[in-house]
Amino acid sequence: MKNYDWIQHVRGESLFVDDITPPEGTLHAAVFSSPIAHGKIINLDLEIAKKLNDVIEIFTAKDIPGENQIGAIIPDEQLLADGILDFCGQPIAIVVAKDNFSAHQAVKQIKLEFQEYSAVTDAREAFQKGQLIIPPQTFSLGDADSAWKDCDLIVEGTAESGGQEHIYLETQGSFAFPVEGGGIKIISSTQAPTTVQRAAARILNLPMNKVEVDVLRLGGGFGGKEDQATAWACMTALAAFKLKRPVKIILNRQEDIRMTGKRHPYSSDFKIGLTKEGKILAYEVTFYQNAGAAADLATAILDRTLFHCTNSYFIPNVKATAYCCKTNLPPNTAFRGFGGPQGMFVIESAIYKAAEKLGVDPMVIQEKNLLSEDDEFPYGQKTKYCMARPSWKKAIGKYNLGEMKNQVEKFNLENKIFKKGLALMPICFGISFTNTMLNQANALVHVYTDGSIGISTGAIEMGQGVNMKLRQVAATIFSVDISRVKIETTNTSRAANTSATAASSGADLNGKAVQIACNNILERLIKSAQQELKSNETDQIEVKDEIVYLNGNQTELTWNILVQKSYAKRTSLSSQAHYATPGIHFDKSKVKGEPFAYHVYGTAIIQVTVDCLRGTYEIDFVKVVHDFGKSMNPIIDRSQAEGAIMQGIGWMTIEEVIYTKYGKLLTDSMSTYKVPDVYFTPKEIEVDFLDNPNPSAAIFNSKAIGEPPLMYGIGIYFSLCNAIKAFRSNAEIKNSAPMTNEKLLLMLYEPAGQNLKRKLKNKMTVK
Ligand code: MTE
Ligand code: LUZ
Ligand code: MOS
Repeated sequence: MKNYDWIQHVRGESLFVDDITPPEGTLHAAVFSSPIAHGKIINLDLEIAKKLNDVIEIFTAKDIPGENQIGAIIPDEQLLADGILDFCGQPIAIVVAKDNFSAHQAVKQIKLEFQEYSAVTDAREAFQKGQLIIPPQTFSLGDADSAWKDCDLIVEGTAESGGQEHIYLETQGSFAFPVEGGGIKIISSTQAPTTVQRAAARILNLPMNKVEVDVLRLGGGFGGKEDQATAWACMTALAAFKLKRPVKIILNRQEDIRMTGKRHPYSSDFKIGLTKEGKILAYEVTFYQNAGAAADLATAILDRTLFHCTNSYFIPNVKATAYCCKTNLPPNTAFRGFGGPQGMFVIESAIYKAAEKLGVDPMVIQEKNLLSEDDEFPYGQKTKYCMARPSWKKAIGKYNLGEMKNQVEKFNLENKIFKKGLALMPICFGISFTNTMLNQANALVHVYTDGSIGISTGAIEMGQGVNMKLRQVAATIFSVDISRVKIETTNTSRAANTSATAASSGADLNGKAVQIACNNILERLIKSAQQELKSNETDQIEVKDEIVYLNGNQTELTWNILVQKSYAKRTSLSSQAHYATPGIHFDKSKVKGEPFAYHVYGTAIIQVTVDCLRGTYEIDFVKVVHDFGKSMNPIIDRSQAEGAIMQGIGWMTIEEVIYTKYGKLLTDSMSTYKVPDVYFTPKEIEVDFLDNPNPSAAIFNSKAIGEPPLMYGIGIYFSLCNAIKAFRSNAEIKNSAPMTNEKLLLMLYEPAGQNLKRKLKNKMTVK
């Protein structure tokens, strides 16, 4: 069950937007964008740029035939700015030229006169100024206000988590060309073809049926193309529509990093109350989300922060409030975990602080408060087949936590400069779009007369292996060899009104739709076999390994013959099916419901070694017990877990998005924005499959895997904190991710930072 895409990838045969052989006469676009974070356009001078060789046309807001609007949830984002500039990198004009180089040369010749306003880049500052995108949201359970008096210990604090750049290998891009009848076809690197279709139709003032969007695969999305592939697609659509010629845009890496949003940074306040035994009685948390200059998906992301604010713990009294703060940064967007990690970092920070005060290891508090069966989440849903405790138990047993702790203790006693730290990270992630409406999908399945199968769904292959899983679904239902099954491109003409491939539910939603469609066809084939074999109704007919069996006995009907005979009898060999996740609901006015089809659980143990002289560190291991349900493709699922863990670790450690106070991005290249590389990778990543035979709404009971393991990465932050404390027991631990080497070094020596030299000298003379 190897993922076929991988074979093509290593051969360099997989095609991405930039690999499509452009038709002759294809034009190339480049974007002129705002050099300031906040201000007003006074004058835009395109004259010099327009006169350059090979420049065909320059488009601005006034050239848009429809509405200059691409906001998918809230209409607050222009495709091209025409008045107020709200962030550095905000698109203002599109230059179209005969080649990419000329387009970029022309961009440099555009003269913008502007009036600059002061910029707000900080969420709390935006909050103080009343710059909220939506009214505050609150989730509550029990009565936090009256629970404080029962607590033996109350700890308050703040927690900060930073942004994260997606660094998908394939940068944003799109290719559009006019089609007959005034329509447009767009090839886009998007996770959400319908979102692109809707936005382009709005921009061009066309009905949606005149905009066709087609996607082959993405070189990664990670949420960065759930909403933010739209702008570039609309730009090429606009230019192609106006010029009646094919137009292509591919952002270079620096443009991509500069102009697109990232994971939302959060600044949060928490208050946690416990008994002296470590039982959490109350938790109050306020999230300030840095949305950037437009809503994008921020409101939905903020929802998920609230849904996951208690991670995998049962807390009887909770009050969680969230503010969506508008700042002058590029609109931030979806990123694997979708606000969940941000919420979970805060509860983990609170537990860490409480543990410090109680004088216990954080894992004591973590374990004591893990979810059990039938526990209620702050949003009203109750746990079912809860794997929080089983995964914890298995992890500490299988990996022998006791021995690990002994080893760490021993190492730390024997070493002065190097210190090890160990932490556990349990996770709980809800599967389903929190907006119930989006939990639907459709599939179109064709069986061709030669027995081969073609499948179209709304699922986007972005490296996560969803196409392989869909092939497995069809091959399993028809009981045919997987090589017979082909997944077609994702196309709005074959799969309409689709949700983004997101929320880790691509395989579940589209897989279930494929399952229904295949079963429809199979039912007809069985009926046709019945006639062919002249069997009566009580006879058992099944297709197994491409052969038809009658009452358990092999017949002369093979898959191929059956398909041909059925066709000859004028049986439909195609089916379109729709799937909507049953049972889920959420009442927004009461802020209660059962929004998730199921939850995914697991526990990670992370160990690090810190060089307390340099502030650098290595990751000894990440050992996980994860609830896969019953994995339908262990190779893919394991690789998803490993990738997500690395991405989570990167977010918590070395990946640092830095803007100046004027809203200019300093980390706009791979040399200034560091992502984990092979040297940074843990020496060991072990992922154990928790045997979980319980039924779930997952396709073939194979639970969603895309996002949940990212949150194991949060554990590294606290492993590092523990190592810091092993070096200096009174070190002041700050909950401020990412824990870069600089930050770690300061934490090792602050507040005696100025005495750093002397201290280091002392340490070094100890031996
Ligand atoms: N894996 C790869 N290789 N590339 C990606 O872009 N995106 C992640 C995850 N795994 C991603 C990935 C994100 S953010 C999501 S939501 C899921 O895949 C989406 O796919 P699925 O719903 O099929 O799991
Ligand atoms: N996208 C979305 C998501 O629109 N709703 C969600 O709940 C979600 N969750 C995770 C990732 N993307
Ligand atoms: Mo993933 S953040 O749902 O694209």
